[in-house]
Amino acid sequence: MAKYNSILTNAPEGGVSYEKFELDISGFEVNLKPLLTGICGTDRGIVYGSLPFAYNPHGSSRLVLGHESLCRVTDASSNNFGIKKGDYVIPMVRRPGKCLNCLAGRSDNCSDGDKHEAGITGLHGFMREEFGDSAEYLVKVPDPEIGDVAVLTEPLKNVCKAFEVFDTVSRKSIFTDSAGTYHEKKSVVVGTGSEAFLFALKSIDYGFQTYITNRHGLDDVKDEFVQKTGMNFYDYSSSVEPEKDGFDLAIDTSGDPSTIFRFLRKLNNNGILVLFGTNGKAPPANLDGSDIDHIIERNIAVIGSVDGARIHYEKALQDLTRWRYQYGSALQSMITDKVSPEDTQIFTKKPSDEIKTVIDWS
Ligand code: DN4
Ligand code: BGC
Ligand code: ZN
Ligand code: ZN
Repeated sequence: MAKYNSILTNAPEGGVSYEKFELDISGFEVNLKPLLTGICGTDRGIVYGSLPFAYNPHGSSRLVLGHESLCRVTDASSNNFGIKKGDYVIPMVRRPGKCLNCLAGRSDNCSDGDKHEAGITGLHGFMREEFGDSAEYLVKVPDPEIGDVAVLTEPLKNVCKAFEVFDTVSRKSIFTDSAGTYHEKKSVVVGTGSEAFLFALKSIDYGFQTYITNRHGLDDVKDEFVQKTGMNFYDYSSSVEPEKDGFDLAIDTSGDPSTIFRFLRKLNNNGILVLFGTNGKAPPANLDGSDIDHIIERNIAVIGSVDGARIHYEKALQDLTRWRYQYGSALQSMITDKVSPEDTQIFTKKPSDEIKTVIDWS
């Protein structure tokens, strides 16, 4: 055991500190140095104590935060999975339990909840100066030329998984337009955080007319990103209602029930609502009988989606490589700030122009 500089919380109560913390990182197949770790809504939810599903590792008084990371391999004692010293890798968040889905490599679809998530549920995360891991949980960055944006692999893998779920569910009817494309279909992404923008980019890839929305306007950084990528933003609290004709796909990253129901009511026949944002402390909202009729009479599907498997991390890396050419510097502009590990106030004060803030450990 030795002490390592780490960003700590006490889950599920919350709080955050940067301290030396005693950890056993010996005996791992691969030694890793985090270069960048991203901060997302889940980290802030844990710090605020609003995610009751988060918990410390068994027997530990603290949880090392961090599940979004780009790392360099500093040592590897095997050749497993082709991982060698000097490689850039993304460590996977979820670690399997013993259910059939976990055994099949799909712990993202764990059937009994007996899995763990680094930095979230019962396993120390990646916000520390170094750590060890098994090669089977590392995804190699095939083209290190993509640079810092590789840190977006982890949040993007959630989007790739959610679209896999969309692909499955949308097959229940003919969801495309008459040309077999999504060009006449409209999607709306609720929220304007990093996951929302990644969802919107994926929706554009599919060919949807893609809207992104919030209850307030955008500052210049986000507005420029919207312009450069071809998505459409609107402030749903204003009188402008571009969604008059209804949406075919709605993706929620807000976790706010009344906002979710607002967009559920705007779904067309065979519409799909993907729930993604989590906020255990959001106020309740009511669904009435006419909402239930709307869901049934229009064949609407409401689906939850969490996490992603190795295949989604690999897909995310392919998407980032392609988007780097497609969007150029706009993709890089998603990383809006780099801070030091000791700047822990970033967990409690979200900058209004933030798309993705990363902690620089190099
Ligand atoms: P984030 O940056 O906090 O994004 C949440 C977004 O929702 C912000 O842009 C909020 O706006 C916006 N929002 C909040 N309330 C409303 C509302 N009433 N109407 C419209 N927009 C609203 O977090 P993130 O992008 O990192 O993650 C999004 C959510 O997904 C978080 O709840 C995460 O915990 C969750 N998540 C789930 C998974 C999974 O299921 C993976 C990763 C994250 P503003 O007020 O801040 O401007 O696998
Ligand atoms: C992570 C997922 C995780 C989820 C738990 C997200 O921020 O990206 O891997 O399953 O939180 O809600
Ligand atoms: Zn996250
Ligand atoms: Zn399982």
